[in-house]
Amino acid sequence: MEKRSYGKHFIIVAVIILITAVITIVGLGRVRWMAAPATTQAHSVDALLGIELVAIGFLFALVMVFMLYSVVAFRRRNGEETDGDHFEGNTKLEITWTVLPLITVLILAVLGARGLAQATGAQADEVAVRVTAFSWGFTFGYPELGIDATPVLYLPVDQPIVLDMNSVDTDVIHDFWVPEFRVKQDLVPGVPTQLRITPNKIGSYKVLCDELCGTGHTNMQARVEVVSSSDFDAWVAEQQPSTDPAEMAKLGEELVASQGCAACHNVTGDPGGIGPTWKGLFGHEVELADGTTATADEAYIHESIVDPLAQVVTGYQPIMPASYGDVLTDQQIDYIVEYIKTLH
Ligand code: HEC
Ligand SMILES: [Cu+2]
Repeated sequence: MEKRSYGKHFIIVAVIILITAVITIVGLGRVRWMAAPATTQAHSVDALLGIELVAIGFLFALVMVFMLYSVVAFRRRNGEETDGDHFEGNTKLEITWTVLPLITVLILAVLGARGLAQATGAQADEVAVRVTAFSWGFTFGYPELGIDATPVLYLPVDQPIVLDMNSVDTDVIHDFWVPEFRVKQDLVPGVPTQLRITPNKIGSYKVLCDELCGTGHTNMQARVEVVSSSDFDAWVAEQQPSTDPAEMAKLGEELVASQGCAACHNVTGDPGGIGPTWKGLFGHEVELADGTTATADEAYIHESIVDPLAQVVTGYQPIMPASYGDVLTDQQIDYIVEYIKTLH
């Protein structure tokens, strides 16, 4: 049987692939995958993602157009009973589709390794900030500024930062991720890790835990404020311990919001929570699981936070995380106690 010529089909397919690839790549380029980048480290990440989207768009067009075109152009027509053409393989084609992807993958590997080196490499004049993760929240410390444990991560803009990260948990991995910073890092119990960033855009962001770590996972967030260096200095000055009860209660409320307490405690008095409500707690008699009662004074609330198993409230499971004593300073626990006192 005489062989048909396929040259015309290849030209048509090539043109459709080109058009489809351009439309796909332009379309993918317009999707807002993530919020705008806010660190210098983000550039190499975004550049690599851009290259990969071009490759993805082209491969999508190549496979889809070839397949759909063949389905339509080479379908069996009415009354057609003969076999299709027989092909014995094509060495040139096989070499091409082995060598081209190999080169592409090698180029991506080199670009990826370079991007990783750029994003993780030590920077000049780094300032160290401590990140501590626990179930379920983060605290931040500034060893060089004498600031121990704050619930909000304040960072001066354009200042290279090295985050020294550790977890006070023993059995669960957390992950520090600010989408706008692009880079992220696990916090592994017993294994100190580091992450380097130079925030270059003033604004409010959010740290999310990017490792499914338990019932409080969705609450495991913290605020990040990238501020001008003068605002940063003003914030550092404000971090001196407060003694005004109203101010202390306000700081306590912020801590409670950032430490994930709301996953189990409410302040509305609604029954049925995982932990007891805090409304009306201060000054009242609490019935304990061992049959005794205790007065909810400052010392009782302090102990309930630092050592939750010491006095378990009757009717509740003893599941409150025992790590708050390591995470919160005494000063911060005083703030929380002051806040709970305001919830009549
Ligand atoms: C995983 C859930 C959970 C989280 C998160 C949690 N708690 Fe609790 N908490 C409990 C449970 C359950 C009890 C009651 C059992 C007990 O006393 O240990 C309790 C008891 C308490 C009590 C005593 C209440 C009473 O009525 O006597 C205080 C005070 C308290 N928690 C404060 C906090 C603070 C502050 C935080 C955040 C820093 C927090 N808890 C986070 C579950 C939780
Ligand atoms: Cu987590």
